[in-house]
Amino acid sequence: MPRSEAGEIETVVREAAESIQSGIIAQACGSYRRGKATCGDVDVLLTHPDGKSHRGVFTKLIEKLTNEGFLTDHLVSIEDSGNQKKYLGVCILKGENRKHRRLDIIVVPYDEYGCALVYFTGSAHFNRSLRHMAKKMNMSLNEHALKYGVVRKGNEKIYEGTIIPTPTEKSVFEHFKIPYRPPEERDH
Ligand code: DCP
Ligand code: MG
Repeated sequence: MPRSEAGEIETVVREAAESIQSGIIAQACGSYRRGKATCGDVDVLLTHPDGKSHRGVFTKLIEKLTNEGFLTDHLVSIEDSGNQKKYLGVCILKGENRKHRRLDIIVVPYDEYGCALVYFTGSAHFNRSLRHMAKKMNMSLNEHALKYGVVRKGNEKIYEGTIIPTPTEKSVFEHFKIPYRPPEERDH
């Protein structure tokens, strides 16, 4: 879809989320945040800066967007091993000649926001490069956290390591001792 349409979808999700919980942050990540002219789907990441008000938003948001006729098909709703909730579905904007589009909605606690933002902004290739770098520095990186002091034996983790607080996306780059790279430059 054209990026303008991805932007409209982000706005629908953001306004619905804001009406459920004021102060919520809702941001389209993935190819949209990387500035692409076209996007395969829309990946909207949600969190709340107070650290707790993100809870309870997920179910209400899906319900509201379904009642509005925006979400037309639900594919998967997952609560992963941590505290993140992920919805994969199909949506359609109001108006003539609109097409159904794939939409992912991910709700994360604020202390995981920095790492979640990096992960869901991608690209997948860029994420692989960061994980490779983490491994070389005895660290680990995923959508939840950056950890140091990881002990590996071959591909197996003997010790999980300790979480390094990463309040912002920039702090993730700082811990790797690499210059911040804006989303538009993360295709590799
Ligand atoms: N991601 C990843 N590894 C995967 C799949 C996804 O690290 N195997 C991360 C990076 C992606 C982000 O999640 O940028 C969103 O996934 P998408 O599949 O939606 O990929 P993009 O948004 O980058 O591209 P598209 O325009 O195809 O949606
Ligand atoms: Mg995407």
